[in-house]
Amino acid sequence: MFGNAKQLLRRTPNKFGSQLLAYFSAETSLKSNLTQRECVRGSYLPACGQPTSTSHPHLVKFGDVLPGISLEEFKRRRSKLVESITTNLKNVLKQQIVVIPASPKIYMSDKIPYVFRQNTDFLYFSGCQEPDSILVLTCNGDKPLYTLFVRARDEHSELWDGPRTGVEMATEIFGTDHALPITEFERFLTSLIQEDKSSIVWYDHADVIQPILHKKMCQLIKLTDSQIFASPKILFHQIRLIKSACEIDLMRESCKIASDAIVKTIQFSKPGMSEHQLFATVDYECRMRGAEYLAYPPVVAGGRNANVIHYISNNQIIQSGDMVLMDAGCEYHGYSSDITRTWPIAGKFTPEQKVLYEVVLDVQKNLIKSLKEMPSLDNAFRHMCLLLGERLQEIGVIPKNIDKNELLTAAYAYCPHHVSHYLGMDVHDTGKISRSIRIQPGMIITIEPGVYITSKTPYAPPNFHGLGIRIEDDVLITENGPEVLTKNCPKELAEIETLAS
Ligand SMILES: [Mn+2]
Repeated sequence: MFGNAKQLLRRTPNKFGSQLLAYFSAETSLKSNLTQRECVRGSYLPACGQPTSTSHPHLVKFGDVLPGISLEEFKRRRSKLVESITTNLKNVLKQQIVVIPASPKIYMSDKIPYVFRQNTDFLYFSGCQEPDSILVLTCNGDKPLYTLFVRARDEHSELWDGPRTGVEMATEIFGTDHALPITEFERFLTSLIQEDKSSIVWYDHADVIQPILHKKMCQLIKLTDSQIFASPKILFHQIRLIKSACEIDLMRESCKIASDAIVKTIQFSKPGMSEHQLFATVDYECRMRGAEYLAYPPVVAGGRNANVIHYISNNQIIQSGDMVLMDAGCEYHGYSSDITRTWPIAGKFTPEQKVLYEVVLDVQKNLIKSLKEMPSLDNAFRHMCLLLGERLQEIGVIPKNIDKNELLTAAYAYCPHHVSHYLGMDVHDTGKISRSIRIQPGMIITIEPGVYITSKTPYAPPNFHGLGIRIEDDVLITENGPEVLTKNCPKELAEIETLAS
C-alpha cells in the first residue's frame, strides 16, 4: 500500500488520497456499521469528534474550525510552518518530515479520564481536538503535504465516548491534504524514510506526548542516515509568539471574562470565608461567562499564605484584617488569561498594607508604561528590581545607605520571581522563546511585580512580616505602545477598597 508513497505523494496526490480513503473507509466499515453517509454534514447532526458550525452554531461560525478561528487561518499557520522549515535549512533538497502528536487521553483511575486538553502545538496547526491523533507535514521540494492521522470510527467506542470525526470527515473539516487512520502511521512513515534515507525528521523527542508513538519514532529514526531528530519546537513557538487578529480577539475576551469574574469575587468576599469558597466563586463566574475552565489552579492566599508564591492548597479561613492574593485566569476557546489582584478582605487596608500596595501598584504602572520602549522581558525584570528597591527605600523598608548592587540583591529577595512571561494559548506561552529578545507588536505578555515579606526577608521591619502583594495584568504590545487587556479589573487602591467593602 505504501511501497512507493513518495512517488505517489509527489505525482498524484489526489489519487493517492482518494485511493487510500476508499480503501480505509471500506476497511473501517467492516468493523462498524457506521456508513460514510451518516457523517455527512446535516444528515446526522453530532457526527464529529468536536463541535462544528452544524452541530454547535452557538459556538462555531460557518467557515470556522474552532470557535473564532477560520479554516483559512489554519492554512496560513501551516504555510508559515512550511516556510520556516524550508528557509531554515541549508539543504532544501532533502525530504523534510514534521511529526506533531496530539495529547493522549489520561486516566486518573480505571476508565475515569482527566479533563482532556489538546497538545497546544498540535491544536495550533491542526484545529483537531481528538486525542491520540498525529499531524504529519512532508516537504520534498514540491508541494508540501499535510496528512492527519485520526482514530478510525468505531461503533463500540463511540457508544461510550461519543462520535469520532474519522478519516471520512477529517480532510473536509480540518483542510489537510489527506487523512488516514492512526494504525497506518508506522507504515506511512517507514515508506517515506525508506525512499529517502537522508530525510530530516522533525520531532520533539525531549517532551514525550504519546509514549507509544515515541517508542515507534525512536525505532524509525534509526532508518535515516543521520539517526537523529531535528527539534521543531522552537519553530512552532516562533510562529505562535506573534498573535493574529483573531487570536487577539479571543485573548481580549478571555481577559475580559477573567477580569469580570475577579471583580465579582472581590465583591462577594468577606471575613470568615475560606479560600476554597473564593476559588469556587472565580471558577463559577468564569464558566458562566463562557470560559471552558480556569487556565491553571488558582492561587487564593489569605494572610501570610501569600508568601508561598505557588500556594494552591486554598483551604484556609481568611481573617478580618488580612489581605487575599488571588492569581487566577481562564481558558476561553483555547486562549488563556492570567490576572493577580490583592485586596483587604474586610474592605480597608491597614497602614502597612496600604503603603506596600501603593509601592507595588506604582512599580507595576511604571513597568507597563516603559513597554513603549520595547524592552526584553529580562530588561523589564531588571527595571522592576531597581524601581522596587528604590520605592522600598523611600518607605523605610530597605535602608538608604547601601550601594546599587546591594539594593538590587535586596529587591530580588522581596520579589524572587520574574516579572513577565509570554501569554497565549498556554499560560506560560511559547516557552522556547528567550526572555532576552525585545518585545514586538503582536506579542501578549504579563506584567506582575510583587512583594513578599517574611521574618527572614533582609532588613524587613517586623510590622511588615507576613504581607504578600502581587498585581498582574495582561498586555498586548502594539505599534502605538502597550494595551492592557485586563483593564476591566480595577487595581487603584480606592477602587479596590470600594469593591471589597
Ligand atoms: Mn502570570
